[in-house]
Amino acid sequence: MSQQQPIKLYYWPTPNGHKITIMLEESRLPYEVEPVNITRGHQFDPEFLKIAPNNKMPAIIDPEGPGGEPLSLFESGAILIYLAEKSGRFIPEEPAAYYSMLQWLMFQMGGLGPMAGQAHHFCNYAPETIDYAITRYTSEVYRLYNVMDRRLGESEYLAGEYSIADMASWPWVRPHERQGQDLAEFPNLKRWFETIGERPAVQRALEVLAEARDQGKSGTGFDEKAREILFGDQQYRQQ
Ligand SMILES: N[C@@H](CCC(=O)N[C@@H](CS)C(=O)NCC(=O)O)C(=O)O
Repeated sequence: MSQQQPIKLYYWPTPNGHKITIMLEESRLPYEVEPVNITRGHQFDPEFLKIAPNNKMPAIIDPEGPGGEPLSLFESGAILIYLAEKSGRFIPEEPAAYYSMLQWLMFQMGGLGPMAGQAHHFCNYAPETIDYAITRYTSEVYRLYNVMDRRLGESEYLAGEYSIADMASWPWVRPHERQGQDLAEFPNLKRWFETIGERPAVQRALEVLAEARDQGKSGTGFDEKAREILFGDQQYRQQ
């Protein structure tokens, strides 16, 4: 039998990127990483835009997609569903459980991710302190953490068993301090966060390009050029 060809993962070590390395490590699907340095504008490379027209990572190319044909995908939620269906893991089979998982995945994609992203921005990156925006987004993240905390008081994981819904949310709870949150206020969420953080696959996933992430933390990777590329006006966004 022929060896499975690796999935190509277009990646940078951010919460949305971590979702996919966690799933690839958990499912043991073979993969290779193609770094997309978003602090240097690589998300605007024409070749990358062909597979990720929204100029954001993560994205994948599976050389052995449906029908044995190559498949490219962007949007982390779609990628997680694809990988779960391909591997047959971390996605419930029974319909009610499947839709429960899907609703928590959508909760992350449409709520937690975007709101926590804005909280990161206004708490950490905005060139001026805008109290209204900081309060608006940290309050919304606080509310969303409470929603998860209540759910995790009745269920071990967001959708019953450990699934891609947890893999989508966990990387966004990881930088909770940068979102102005204290996990001690959310005991069920804290239990869930610590349990998942101990999984060997999650720890391996966080090591992928970790040096790039750590540079960002120490400030050396997030300089004026990165600020201009990610948060500047349109000059870098012309395609
Ligand atoms: N909804 C997208 C969001 C992806 C996203 O926001 N990626 C960011 C890094 S976390 C990015 O690539 N930003 C580059 C840019 O905005 O130019 C997903 O879930 O895949």
